[in-house]
Amino acid sequence: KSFEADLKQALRNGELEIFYQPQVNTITREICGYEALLRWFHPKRGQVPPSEFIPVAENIGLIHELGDWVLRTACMEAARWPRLLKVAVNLSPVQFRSRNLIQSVVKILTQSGLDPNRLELEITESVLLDKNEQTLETLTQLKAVGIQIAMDDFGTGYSSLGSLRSFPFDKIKIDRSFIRDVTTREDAFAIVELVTGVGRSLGMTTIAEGIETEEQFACVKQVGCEQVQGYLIGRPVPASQLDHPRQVAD
Ligand code: G
Ligand code: G
Ligand code: NA
Ligand code: MN
Repeated sequence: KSFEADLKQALRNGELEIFYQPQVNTITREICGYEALLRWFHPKRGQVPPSEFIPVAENIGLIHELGDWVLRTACMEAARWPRLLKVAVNLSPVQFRSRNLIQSVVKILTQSGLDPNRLELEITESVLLDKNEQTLETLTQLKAVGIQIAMDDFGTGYSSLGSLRSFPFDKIKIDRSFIRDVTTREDAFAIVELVTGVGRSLGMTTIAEGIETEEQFACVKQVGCEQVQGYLIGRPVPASQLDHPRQVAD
């Protein structure tokens, strides 16, 4: 069977699962929330990474169904967590541009009973590419519902500092590529320091993605980055393995 055909069956066959990766405060090491990361386990193909199947889902129009499933599952699971932590869900640019976005998000929030302020939607810089009124309108409507907006992979694509001023982001996710080099390269360090400073000045939360070592942790903490996410803190795990500690160990 073709990749596309397998993907179309994946939902029905129960091959999709959401893994959750913790995001913690750099100072207190308290868990602030979890990012929902979609996983596809195919009986023959094995684990297929989202970087391979998300673009295909976008191309064949399956992303709406898939995206709604992720959102619904993440909201329903988060509504059952013992603590009122946030859940961050990735939105494809195709979903973001859908006319039904607000309607489906509101419906899912209502059905799940999750407080809207516990939901954070991660969008990528590519949604800002078509600089139309509609982008700002959509973000404003999501904010009006009480949802938080995070700018994912900041610094990699077409992000400009100007976009931080034009759009109502609550959070900036500093891309992993800068964190990888933050302890060894002046340029990466300078960018992390700059983005953290701008974020703070604009009242946005900054989070460093892809923290793998204590040195990287110390480095982003030192420049004032508020939160971290990465293998050092915790790998993405299935909902059943979330044990909801208040803090992660030093
Ligand atoms: O965890 P990782 O390899 O899984 O994620 C790879 C990429 O796939 C990341 O850019 C991540 O944002 C994206 N991704 C993970 N889950 C989802 C999802 O549910 N929807 C969308 N649109 N992207 C996702
Ligand atoms: O684009 P997005 O930020 O959503 O991508 C998240 C991706 O990064 C997921 O594939 C996730 O598994 C991966 N990831 C999370 N933490 C780390 C880390 O510490 N190191 C690396 N290399 N990848 C990470
Ligand atoms: Na993300
Ligand atoms: Mn990212």
